[in-house]
Amino acid sequence: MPVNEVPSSFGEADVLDVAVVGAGFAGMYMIHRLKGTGLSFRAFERGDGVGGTWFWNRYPGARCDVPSLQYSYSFSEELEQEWEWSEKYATQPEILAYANHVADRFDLRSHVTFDTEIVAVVWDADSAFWTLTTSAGDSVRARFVVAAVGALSAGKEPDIPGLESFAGMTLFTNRWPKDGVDLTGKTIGVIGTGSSGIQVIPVLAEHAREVTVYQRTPAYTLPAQNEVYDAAYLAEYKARYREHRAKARSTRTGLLLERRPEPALSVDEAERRRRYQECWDAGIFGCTASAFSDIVGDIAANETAAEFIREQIRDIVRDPAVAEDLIPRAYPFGTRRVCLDTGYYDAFNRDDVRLVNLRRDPIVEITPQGVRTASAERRHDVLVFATGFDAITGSFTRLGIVGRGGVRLEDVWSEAPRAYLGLQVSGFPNLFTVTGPSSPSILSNVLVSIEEHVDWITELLQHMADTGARTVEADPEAERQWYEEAAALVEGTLYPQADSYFMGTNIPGKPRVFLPYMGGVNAYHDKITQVARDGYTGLLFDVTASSRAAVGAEGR
Ligand code: N01
Repeated sequence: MPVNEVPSSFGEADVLDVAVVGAGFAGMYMIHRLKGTGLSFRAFERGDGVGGTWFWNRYPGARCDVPSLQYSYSFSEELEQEWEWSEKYATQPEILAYANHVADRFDLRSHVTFDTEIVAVVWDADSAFWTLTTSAGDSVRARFVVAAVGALSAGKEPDIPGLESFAGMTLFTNRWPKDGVDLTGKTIGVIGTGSSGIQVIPVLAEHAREVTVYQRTPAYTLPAQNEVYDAAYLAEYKARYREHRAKARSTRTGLLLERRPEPALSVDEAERRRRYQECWDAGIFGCTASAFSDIVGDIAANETAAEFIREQIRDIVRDPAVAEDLIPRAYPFGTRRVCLDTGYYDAFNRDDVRLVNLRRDPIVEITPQGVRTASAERRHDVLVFATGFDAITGSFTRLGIVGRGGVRLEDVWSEAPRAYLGLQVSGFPNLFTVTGPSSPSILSNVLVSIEEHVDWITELLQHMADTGARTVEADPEAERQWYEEAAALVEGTLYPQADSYFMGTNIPGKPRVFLPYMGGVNAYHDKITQVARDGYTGLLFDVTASSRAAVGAEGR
């Protein structure tokens, strides 16, 4: 039976078969796949346009750090041939233009209700429907919910006393004003030095009168070595696009990047330096961490990479005291998200850029005039917060999801963020968490992971239609085993040595657990493919008598 002839309860007029939450890259592709199923569906998006993270993070300097040719959908050969990326690392406006192009080309927009934030998603066991409620108080019922909300979309609010008292302009990189903001001649304080801070600081420095960077934890960042794509390279790449896509899927990261098999200390220092220099010059995300087999597994190996980067910082930054403050030492290289930048360390050679090391001189409060640290109050016209996200789980829990027996997802995950294959949570039937915890998610080229999840969900819906299943949810035992399998992979690596959003430690009260699956995109693909092939092992289906009869009537 094709999925569009699903049992009658799927097709009730006043309810949806599938509600998709979010119209970022995951939600858009989910819509595209659902269009082919005949199921009734609708997506709900809190913004007034598509693009998700690229809709919100419009700060100056925002761009991807996965090569544009790879950071794009692979589902349509026509799309990948016709779209022209202009740079190795596309800017946010170019990526958003791409998202809009995809929405138009595949007629996705008409399936989205924009400006609509979902604030409650509640399961009703009797009817086996979810009720989704919007911030405006409207509600819709749906058999299935696909939470395509992004792994990095719930912003972390800065918990700094006095924030509300600031009399100047307050900006957040993760929700930058849509029409931009003219910061020419302003005195700006920037709080946060992860990927967002590192991208925005050099661009702000070009326009502002003065930029003060408040740094609590220095990041390891390498130059992006961005460049304009030349036509011959693009043509050659596109001629072999399928091959490149297949190869990327066969790696650990979903990127065209292989981890070298030998340990760092198995080669001499000259060879190590040669490889690290190659990565520094190439500007490829993940290159240094893949230069040897044990960079995130062995502290001595790790130190060789870390020390190489520290040397580069000392080389670039003219003031030795500033260089020392910019050098990361407190955690191993690669255990927090490594950044790619354009002119970050150079920015600190400007007279109008200052660094405040918050480890030595912590913020006491924000005042109406600026920021007071232990040593001084500095006045600012503008404060820019690049303070990050409640990663991987926050975008799901803020939907107010209440499953079987009135249990809140937020409460379940406050103990342990379990999700079978990163996709389904026991006690939350018919709910799918795209790029959820214990999936490769933000450790991978997320476009690859998004397509993987959406394809898998679509096939599962087809399977349910074929078998007359009304509900599906994770078997608690399978969920527990997957969680432990994912946790075991991290044991013995260096990741737990760092406080990071990977470990949930940037959000007070979050359990200290490594959130993504680190076994690799390739191993993960094999696993979820096998699960499907074996009839969805680890998932529990509820096949109602009526749907059994409907399926039986068709001779199955
Ligand atoms: O966030 P982050 P992000 N006082 O969590 C600091 C993706 N991304 O938005 O670590 C002072 O990395 C915090 O300090 P600490 C990418 O996956 C990609 O920059 O808590 N400081 C840290 O320095 C990335 O990893 C691109 O000590 C405070 C910073 O804020 C992810 O998004 C571009 C503070 C937060 O860094 C998140 O990056 C941008 C406080 N109270 C983002 N609270 C690309 O290039 C927090 N901090 C594709």
